[in-house]
Amino acid sequence: MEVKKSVANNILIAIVILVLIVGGFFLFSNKPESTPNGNVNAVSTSGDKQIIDLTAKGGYSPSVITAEANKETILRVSTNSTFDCSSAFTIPKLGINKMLPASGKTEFPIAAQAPGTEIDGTCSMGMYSFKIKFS
Ligand SMILES: [Cu+2]
Repeated sequence: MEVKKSVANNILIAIVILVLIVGGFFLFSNKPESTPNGNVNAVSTSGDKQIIDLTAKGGYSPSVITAEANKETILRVSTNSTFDCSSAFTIPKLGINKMLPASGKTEFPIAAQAPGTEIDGTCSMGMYSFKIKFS
């Protein structure tokens, strides 16, 4: 009798452990949705302005950005040991033509744009490009 009770106890403990493992599996497998695919939103808001973060190094990233229309914008371009021609930064439509520092952040104010406006930027040779869509 004594032995049987012990076996029953062990089975009970085993069942409890199993339930905990299975429960834990479901708990952890129910993760939140993964980050949005590829098109990471580079736009954040600061006060009544929006800030677009662009990285210039071997091209521009992200290459397509969707921003809010009718809102003052700051385009913040980050370089980090950028020794390629993406540091020769131009936005012809806005008359921007600037040699960026090899490392640092350069801010370009952009006036509020009408919905549907697209602004293209390129390196001075037109090899690398990016686009900002205002909607
Ligand atoms: Cu270039």
